[in-house]
Amino acid sequence: MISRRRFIQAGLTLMALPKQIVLAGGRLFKKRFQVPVLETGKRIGKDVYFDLNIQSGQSAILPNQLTPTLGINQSFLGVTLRASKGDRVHIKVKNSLDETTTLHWHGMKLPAKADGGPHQPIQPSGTWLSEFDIIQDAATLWYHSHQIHQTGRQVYQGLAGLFIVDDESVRNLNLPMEYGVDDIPVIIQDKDFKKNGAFAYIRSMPDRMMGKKGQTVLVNGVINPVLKAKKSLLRLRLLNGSNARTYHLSFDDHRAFYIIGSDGGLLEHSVKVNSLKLAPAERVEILLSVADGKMPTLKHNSSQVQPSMMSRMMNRDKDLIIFQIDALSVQKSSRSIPDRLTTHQLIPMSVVSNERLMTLQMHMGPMMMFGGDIFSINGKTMDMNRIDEVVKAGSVEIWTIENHSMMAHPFHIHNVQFKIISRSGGVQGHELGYKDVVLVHSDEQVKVLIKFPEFSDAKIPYMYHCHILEHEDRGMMGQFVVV
Ligand SMILES: [Cu+2]
Repeated sequence: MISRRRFIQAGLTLMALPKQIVLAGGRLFKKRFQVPVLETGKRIGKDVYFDLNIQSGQSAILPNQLTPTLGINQSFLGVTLRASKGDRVHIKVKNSLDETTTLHWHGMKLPAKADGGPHQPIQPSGTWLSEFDIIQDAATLWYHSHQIHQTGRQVYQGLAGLFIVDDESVRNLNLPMEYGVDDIPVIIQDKDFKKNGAFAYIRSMPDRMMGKKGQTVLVNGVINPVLKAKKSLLRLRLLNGSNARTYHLSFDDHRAFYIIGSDGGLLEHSVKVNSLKLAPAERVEILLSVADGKMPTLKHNSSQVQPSMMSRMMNRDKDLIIFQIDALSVQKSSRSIPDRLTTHQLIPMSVVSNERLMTLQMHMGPMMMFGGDIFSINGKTMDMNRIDEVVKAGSVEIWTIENHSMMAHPFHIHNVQFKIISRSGGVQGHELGYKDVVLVHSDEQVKVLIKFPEFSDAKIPYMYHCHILEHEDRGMMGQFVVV
């Protein structure tokens, strides 16, 4: 048994070798960085109309092989949607697949019926119209399938894209803002492939228990691409669009960079760091100087991962290369790295009207062998016919999320941007900003302060759930209505 495992590990190391050979300052990879197509819709005043088509196709991800993929307005992944605070968006979504799906606007404050969660399924050949006013500040949001029990597989195959929200104040900050030139979307996903080139989704017990982690990293659908930088100051909008992997990101030369935004938009101040942690579904905006004209590589450093008992038991993490930047011929940027970015509205604790406790659990035992209900929140597995919580529109609440399991879970709440008010080890980096996902470690307790928007609907619920998609699909999800 041991020798077989050693053999498999040796095989993996050998396969990974070519990527690990770093010629100092040299170009590591050949593939060109792809910037997702930008879709700004058809604008009539403040009304913006988007036409989306959820489709299947074949994509050239591997050399000499085609991979069956899903995408939105293209064969793999979604086009980047972009609109501004104050706009009213009208998004017509056609489902050209032969299976039911949904599109959820992740991080958006919006009426429940427009949310695109499990209660807004789009049947094959059907269409769904989602209309809402954008009431929140500039942010890097995203959208993805939220089909009940199928989210993990559908997102893995490609049903995910970015949704960028702009506003007046972010335009006045002199940040890099030219899409694809110095304002670069970076969707990070890890995949496995079968011999025939198809994606290899869940294949083992660890995939089911820990969530599906792949051994190959794709950026905007391309394996380890090289971004030819045009400007000396880059703004990277990083999205962890992976099903389950949390990344510990840093550059190979340990260069410093500045965090300017979190899930919900700009931080109050830029934060200088040389690494950051990004859990599934989290976004972060960073500013990075490449004025030195070098070729830094963004990496995932597995030794930084807080190893949970589960990961020690079930599958080991490994170092991964994300992508490389070729800054050999950059032009000097006229953009700057502001210290002060915005001001967040202070919410006094005196207005908190309710507190709730969310306990995350994984029930180990004989059930897990037979595909039983092993993932739960407050002892309950997701039931679309059960409303778990009722929240008052416009109210302020504190939710305490407790992780009683042996691994970390990224906890996501629809329709809100919250602030983390306490966690073990303190709140740092992008967690200082507005969040819609928070990684809760094993045995940790995290408190978040939530101001719910004014939208109300007594019938249609929003979701809260673990954003490890295999956990969500197997029931680590609950429903709340806002009234
Ligand atoms: Cu989870």
